[in-house]
Parts: sequence; C-alpha cells; structure tokens
Amino acid sequence: MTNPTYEFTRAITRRPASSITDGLRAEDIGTPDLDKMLAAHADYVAALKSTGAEVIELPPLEAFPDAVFVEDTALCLPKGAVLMRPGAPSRLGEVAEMAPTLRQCYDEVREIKGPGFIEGGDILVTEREILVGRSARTDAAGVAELAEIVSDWGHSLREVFTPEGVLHFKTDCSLMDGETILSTKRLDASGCFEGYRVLHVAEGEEAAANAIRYNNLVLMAADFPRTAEMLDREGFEVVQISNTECAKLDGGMSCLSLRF
Ligand code: CIR
Repeated sequence: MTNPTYEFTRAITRRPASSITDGLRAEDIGTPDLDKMLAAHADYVAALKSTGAEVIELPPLEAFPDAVFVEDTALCLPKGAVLMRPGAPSRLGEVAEMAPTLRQCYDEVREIKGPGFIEGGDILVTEREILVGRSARTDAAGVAELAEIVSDWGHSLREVFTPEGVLHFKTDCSLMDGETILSTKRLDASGCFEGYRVLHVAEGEEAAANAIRYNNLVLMAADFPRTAEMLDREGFEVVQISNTECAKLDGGMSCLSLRF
C-alpha cells in the first residue's frame, strides 16, 4: 500500500430514512429519533468534509432500515472494492443499492458470492494486514472468500474472533495510525493485536472503541470523556459526534461511512 491506511480522499455515506425506527438491534433500549439522528449524521459528514475529502452522500432508503450503516455493504481497498454479503437477511439487499456508486468510483469491483456471509463491520484494515473477526454476521466461508480476493491485490488476511455478544469485530476496536489500535480490554485480551501498540478505552467506556481515524481527525462518539482525554493526550485530534440514536441500533462511528 502506498498511502497510510488512514489517509483518504473520499467517503460514501447514506442519510438515515424514517424507517430507521425498524432497524435491527440486539436489545431494545428505545426507538431512535430520526431528527436527532439526522443532526448527528450531518455533523459526521461535516467532520469528514473538513479534512478536505469528497463525501458522496446517498439518499435514504426506506426499504432498508439499516442502510445508513453503509460500512457493512463493502470493503474499499486501494486496488478495488469488494461487495459484502451481510449475514443479516434484512440487509442483503443493501449491497445492490451500493454497487452502482462503487462501480463509478473503482475500475475493479468484486463481490462475495456466497454461500458464506461477511459484513464490513468485521473487517479492520491496518498497514500490515487485514484483520477479520468472525461473528454472528461473518462466517468462515465468507472470510475464506474474502481472503482469496484480497490476496490477488497483495493483502494478507488474518482471521480473529469477535468477543461473545459483540455485534462486529470493529464494535470493539479501531485503527488510530499505522501501528496503533484503540481497543476494549476484552478484545485485546484475546491476543489478536500482538505486535501493535494498543490503547485501551477507559473502563465503562467500551462503546468509545468504535471510532475512525480519517485523515488528521479521530471521530469518536460523544459522552466518553476519559477516552477522549486519553486520545488527546496521545496527540490525536479528536472530534466528538453524538451517537445516542445510532447506539440504539448497535451502530457507531465506523458503520456510517465507506472510506477510500
Ligand atoms: C445491524 O444490526 O446490522 C445494525 N443495526 C447496526 C450495524 C452497525 N454496523 C457496524 O458497526 N459496522
């Protein structure tokens, strides 16, 4: 790879639809409020744009309540994009909705054909490898199919596990720079980040682990002050975005964009 894996020129987002109230959730902790979600989404897009990047903002999709979480539909790499095959049946159709945009952006777009399943939220691209966590949404066959595709593009893929009860691998971790990962203690304890510098989110602030490094910024969910202070002390420029509504659907900072 030529550029660091946190330097991007573009991103794709999709505005939340009013059907967001029907979005998938592991546990019902309240119905998301569309207006609040739209306001937070606008702040998120503005933060990405403030780095100088172009943001392709796709329209809402009423038929797919979780379509705002675009990250799960594809993996964007320097040499091409890979269309995913979500393990949640209600989300499978989101991929065909994303495909035309990726075909406009990339010369090469490949796809996970199945029978396996894999979602983008389970994939962390670092400078040296692609880590994929198996989860309730990503199975061994999906990982194997992705491994074959990305090896053609010169990447090595390592399969890891997602902690029990956690939706996606990246629910619990994010890339901060070429060698640094932000992680929950519970995920780091699995040993999957050996050889990296790991920063732990503060105790009780586990939901802060799903952040994104996007050019000069770290976008993280608001209301996790001890983790934000720690990242600030470590020299990162942190932007805090309200995540109260996406959190009701188990979503965080990474799921709201495709970055390339
Ligand atoms: C789902 O369960 O699929 C959505 N409600 C949340 C998806 C979050 N995606 C992500 O973290 N990559």
